[in-house]
Amino acid sequence: MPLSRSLSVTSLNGLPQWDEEDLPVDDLLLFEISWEVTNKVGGIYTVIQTKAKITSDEWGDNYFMIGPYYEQNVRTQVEICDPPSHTITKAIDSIKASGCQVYFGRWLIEGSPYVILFDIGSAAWNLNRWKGEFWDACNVGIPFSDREANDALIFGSLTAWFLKEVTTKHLVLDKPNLIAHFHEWQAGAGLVLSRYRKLPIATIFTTHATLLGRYLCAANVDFYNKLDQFDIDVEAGERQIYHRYCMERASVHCAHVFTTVSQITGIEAEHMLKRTADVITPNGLNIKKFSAMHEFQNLHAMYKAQIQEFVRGHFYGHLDFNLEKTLFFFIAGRYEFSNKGADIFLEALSRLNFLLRVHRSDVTVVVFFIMPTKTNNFNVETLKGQAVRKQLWDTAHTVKEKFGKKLYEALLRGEIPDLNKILDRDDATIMKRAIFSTQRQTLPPVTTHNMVEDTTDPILNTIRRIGLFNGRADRVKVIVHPEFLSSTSPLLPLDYEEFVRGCHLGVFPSYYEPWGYTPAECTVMGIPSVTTNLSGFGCFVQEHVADPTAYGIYITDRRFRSPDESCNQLTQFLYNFCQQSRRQRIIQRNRTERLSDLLDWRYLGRVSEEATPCAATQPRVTHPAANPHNTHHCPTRGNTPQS
Ligand code: U2F
Ligand code: UDP
Ligand code: G6P
Repeated sequence: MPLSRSLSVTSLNGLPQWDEEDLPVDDLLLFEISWEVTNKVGGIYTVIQTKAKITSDEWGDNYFMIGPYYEQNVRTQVEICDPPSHTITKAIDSIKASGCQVYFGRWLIEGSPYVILFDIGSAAWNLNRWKGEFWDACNVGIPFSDREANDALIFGSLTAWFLKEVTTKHLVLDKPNLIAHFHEWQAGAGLVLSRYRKLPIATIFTTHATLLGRYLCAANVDFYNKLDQFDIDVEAGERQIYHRYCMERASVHCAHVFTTVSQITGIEAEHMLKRTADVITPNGLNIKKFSAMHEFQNLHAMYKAQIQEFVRGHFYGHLDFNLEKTLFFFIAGRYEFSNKGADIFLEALSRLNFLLRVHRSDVTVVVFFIMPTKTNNFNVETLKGQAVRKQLWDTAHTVKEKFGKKLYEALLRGEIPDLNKILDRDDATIMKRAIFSTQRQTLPPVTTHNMVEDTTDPILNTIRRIGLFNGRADRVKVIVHPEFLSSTSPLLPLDYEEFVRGCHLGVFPSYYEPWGYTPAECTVMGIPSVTTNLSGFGCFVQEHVADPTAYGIYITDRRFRSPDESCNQLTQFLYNFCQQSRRQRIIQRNRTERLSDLLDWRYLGRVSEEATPCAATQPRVTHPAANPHNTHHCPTRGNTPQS
């Protein structure tokens, strides 16, 4: 499953040269279909949103995204307008005539691509009929209780209906070539139905993770060493996801071209979905270069100052560590405790704390866990911390004003004031009261929110077990922020991107990570990060960069080492990082940032494009896989467990 073209980057000074590929985009229509179009659920949104500009530039008015309609998303992100062609208008009108709502507009992101959004609720009355049609197409039954799968079917049925309308009307206009690119199983039903109905369309299916992979890894199974030993039908059935897995597998096998986001997910797909990827399409980002090279360093200093302010408040009364010698580490993303490596990270932090203490290091590490889970808002102690900080700031400001005024007046009189008398007793009282208010009976809290499942939460329980309670002697302090960051937060008013820029190191020691945008995002912002050789991104870097560590990408070996050895290696990375001087960190950030070209869609988009001509050259209608019944790969059908 090679990359379609050599991606080897021998020099990072310039982008690799590509042959001009003349895809006849004028005669083609490209549809990209995903549940995450205008709808942020996770990483697929990042893929689609960041790729939009380069795709729109190339395809212009022939490029359309298809997604679900959510009123709130449309109100904030979409400008409703008329379609650029009669074909699309007519296709939408005929669906609307049957009572299903469809919206057309421009998604207000870079590239402003056209979006076609289906209102799932308005079409739900068709569900039973569409379930029947889906059963006829591929003998997959969807249980009543699985709302997500039912929505996916409605979405898929609408997509296939729409594409049928377009192909019928479009052929008249003598532009017979259509490509439809479907992402993940939630969009897959549209692909299966399009093939079953023999629509003259070339299809691509991209998987960003396999359902089974995610479930098995989360269950702490030795996944990668047992890849070929799972009875996948049984595993899916036992986890009550058999029907979803059938939808996923049918989509994969019906597609003309099947792609995955990394080599490692390609191998996983071979075993979990029984098809080898035709093309690997690594995920990129939309890179914006600053005109001044050092600009991103200034941003680091600016946002770090804001994080320091928060830390001053959070640790009030315990600020016996030097903030100039304090490093900020963080882990962020979907809350999957072991898949995202939060387990091994906590263990490594405990070891790091020990190392820093025995070596009497003057470095303090504050570690943030940004992983959303259910909460009942911020906790009082955390809010109080920021209030106390604000009060101290106000007190200092008032006294400073008074001091300044008296000093000014004395200087006007030609005197140097007696500095011991310039502040009176009242000033001293105000300051003493302010200091008294910083006394606290408790340690600075390890979490910023009241967690609904506090007693069973895996991060909190691990912290309890390893005893990282933000004690004075601890050199590693922990702050769990179980909500995504926002610039409107009263606590830490920073967007995620700003927060990342202000930190020193992102730590993402994932066990299951098909790609992993978080370390890639760190890289383009010039922030070093830890990743693993089980993540798509980590493997990609390992393959294309001679010495990743030198560029601030630390790749933990979680593939060929025991968990304990991996944890030791991670600890060593963290400890070595703590020993760097400021100058070394600045140099390392510069080097990290230099890798960003490698992750630019302008470069990686070329690989994705490879899948398009692959699909475009496929024979349509008569393709042997056109009828899903014909594919011998399809999982055993029919006996969907009713959960
Ligand atoms: C793969 O990621 P996915 O997007 O398929 O992962 P999901 O589980 O579907 O989405 C989880 C996302 O949900 C977000 C969080 C995650 O990105 O940011 N989220 C949230 O917004 N609010 C919450 O309360 C909880 C979670 C794959 F696993 C990655 O490795 C790839 O990088 C990605 C893109 O190819 O696809
Ligand atoms: N992210 C975010 N806000 C946060 C933390 C993370 O928007 O406070 C985003 C982050 O920028 C990244 C995504 O969540 O794009 C996580 O994607 P990743 O590929 O790392 O993992 P996934 O959750 O998709 O498996
Ligand atoms: C950036 C700024 C420097 C600052 C440095 C701090 O490089 O441009 O002015 O001294 O960050 O680096 P540190 O790794 O200690 O946060």
